[in-house]
Amino acid sequence: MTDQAGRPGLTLAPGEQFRVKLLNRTADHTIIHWHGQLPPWTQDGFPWPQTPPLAPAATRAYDYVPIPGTYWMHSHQGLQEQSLMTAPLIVQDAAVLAEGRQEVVVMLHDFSFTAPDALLAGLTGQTPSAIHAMARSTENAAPAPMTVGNRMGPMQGMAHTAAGKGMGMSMSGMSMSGMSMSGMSMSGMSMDLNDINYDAFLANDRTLHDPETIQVERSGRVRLRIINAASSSQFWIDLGALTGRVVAVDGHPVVPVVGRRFPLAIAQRLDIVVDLPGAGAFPVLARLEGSRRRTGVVLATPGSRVVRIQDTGLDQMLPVDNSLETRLVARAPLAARKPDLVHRIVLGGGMKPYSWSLNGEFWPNITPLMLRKGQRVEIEMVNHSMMAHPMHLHGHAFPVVAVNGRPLNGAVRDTVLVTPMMGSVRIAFDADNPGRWALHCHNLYHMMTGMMTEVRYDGIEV
Ligand SMILES: [Cu+2]
Repeated sequence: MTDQAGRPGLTLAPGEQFRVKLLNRTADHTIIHWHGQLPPWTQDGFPWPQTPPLAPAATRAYDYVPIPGTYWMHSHQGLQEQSLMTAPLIVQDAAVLAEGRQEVVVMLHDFSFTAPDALLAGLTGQTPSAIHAMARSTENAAPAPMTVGNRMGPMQGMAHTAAGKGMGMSMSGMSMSGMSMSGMSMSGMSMDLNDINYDAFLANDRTLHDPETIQVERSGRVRLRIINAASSSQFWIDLGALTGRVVAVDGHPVVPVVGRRFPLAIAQRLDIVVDLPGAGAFPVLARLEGSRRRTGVVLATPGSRVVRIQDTGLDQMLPVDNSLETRLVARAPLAARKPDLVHRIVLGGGMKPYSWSLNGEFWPNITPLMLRKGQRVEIEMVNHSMMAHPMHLHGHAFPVVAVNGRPLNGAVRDTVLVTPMMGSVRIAFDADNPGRWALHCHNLYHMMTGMMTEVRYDGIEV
């Protein structure tokens, strides 16, 4: 997907309206979500009954005021995101343009030659055709209105692990064909990383065997806009010899943080400004957590020699964590106010059986989290599972107000990582965008096996 200037995705000028006509040229139903943007809920690109997926050859019009920053778009239908149905969505800001920096968008992906439904089938032990049928039925299903009742999730017939019951489960020695898990010892327990053993990791659709080389000026001033569009992989951004300043996360400005290595959870974005130290070739790498594997692009000044970089490094990376999160301070924080409402969510599930839940419930059999327009709402998420979950709330930007119980004047985000083994994150927002909104783990396979719920405003028709 490219725009009229040949750039991938969409780039909007400062003040430009998001006025898009979406045409489905695929052979399947699809719907595109404008990740992190704050449109009215009927334009969010989620397959609610009121906003069903587009049939082949169908079109849908979108018209809303976008918020500036680094965003992205992706299919919210079935497993299409794993088939790379994703693109950058960059909304320019006059003040950022006035800095005169060269903009470099880097979009990361995980890639497998195995079909996505076969990957999910490998995780759950179901057949690809059963997965296919499940994907169709759950994506178009609406949660039941305010009933707790049936807790059977999308994986009908599977014995579900209730929230927290996966604790202490040993993962060692367990592997399925095409699947892998990296165990990591932390206080005698092992956490899970990398559900899927991918064939490749991509930066702007290329591997390090033939990376994108981006021409930059000698001593150039660059703004990197890095998007983790991978379905199930988290990375450390490694600037190598360069020092960068993180100036925005998930599109929202932060007080700059200086460094060379920054964690990037699934679906999150990092804006990093870099001042090049003269001439040369400067790799910008994304290194897979719990692994030696990596991908990336190269910034190169004219005439510099670009050396081939191996796609496997020497040292294994640690799990992505909240070490950056706890250092971030929002440029435009939410005014302090006591919450009118606090929702608490337990993140649960495990690898065997492979299924993931919120408050012990599995999408679409969930109890919506209700709220009212005008309320200050806080959501406290506690992770009882052995795996980290990048949690995404649609339709609202939220400051992170606490990590592991420690209060913060944290970054404003749309996706936040909740670390495993009783890690917790608290977010806050003003209920100012009435509708039905998804709240889910952005690991595609976690979402597809149940890890999604609804945030619903009072009075919205369902
Ligand atoms: Cu998850």
